[in-house]
Amino acid sequence: MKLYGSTTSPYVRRLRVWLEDVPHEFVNIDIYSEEGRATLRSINPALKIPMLVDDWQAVFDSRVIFNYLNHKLEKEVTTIDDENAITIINAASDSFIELLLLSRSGIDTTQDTLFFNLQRERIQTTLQVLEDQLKLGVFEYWHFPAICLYCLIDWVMFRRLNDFADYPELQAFHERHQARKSVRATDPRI
Ligand SMILES: N[C@@H](CCC(=O)N[C@@H](CS)C(=O)NCC(=O)O)C(=O)O
Repeated sequence: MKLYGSTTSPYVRRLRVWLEDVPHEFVNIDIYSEEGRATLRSINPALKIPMLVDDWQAVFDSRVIFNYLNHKLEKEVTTIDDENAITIINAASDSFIELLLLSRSGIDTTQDTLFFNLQRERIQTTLQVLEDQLKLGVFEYWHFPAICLYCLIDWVMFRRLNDFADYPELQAFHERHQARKSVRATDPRI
């Protein structure tokens, strides 16, 4: 079983952490290099990571890969509330990623226009809901939704995209889990 991705992607990292005890090969690709793009094209027409190849079966998208492997390995139970939490985390992740890519494309992402206002509004509402959910103990267990949340917070910190001063629960959650072996082993900074 091969998991293709980069060491910096929060979508890839969540699977690497979740797969801590599951034998698999991690194939690190640079999605912006010629070679990396050829690998992407040969497996996933959406040209995104993560992608999984399990024997003859290719699987795209972190959520679909999680559902595929969770079903196969019978690792954990996922409720509708868990699914909603992953949707909220993905929404925040996508908005942050879009802002980062636009900024790297030379676009001023601080401008007061529809697209940027929508991303900022979504980031604010999703982070606030996650903050409130932490207070209620929603991410008490180190299951896939909690791993997704950790990878989001740590990636935002790594890229210096947001200040978490207004989100003490998110900060405390990050501090609680940062010493985990699987978290340290997948740190995008190393
Ligand atoms: N919904 C996808 C999102 C994956 C995603 O956005 N991956 C980024 C890396 S973090 C990517 O491959 N971006 C390439 C691009 O946008 O061209 C998932 O959950 O796997």
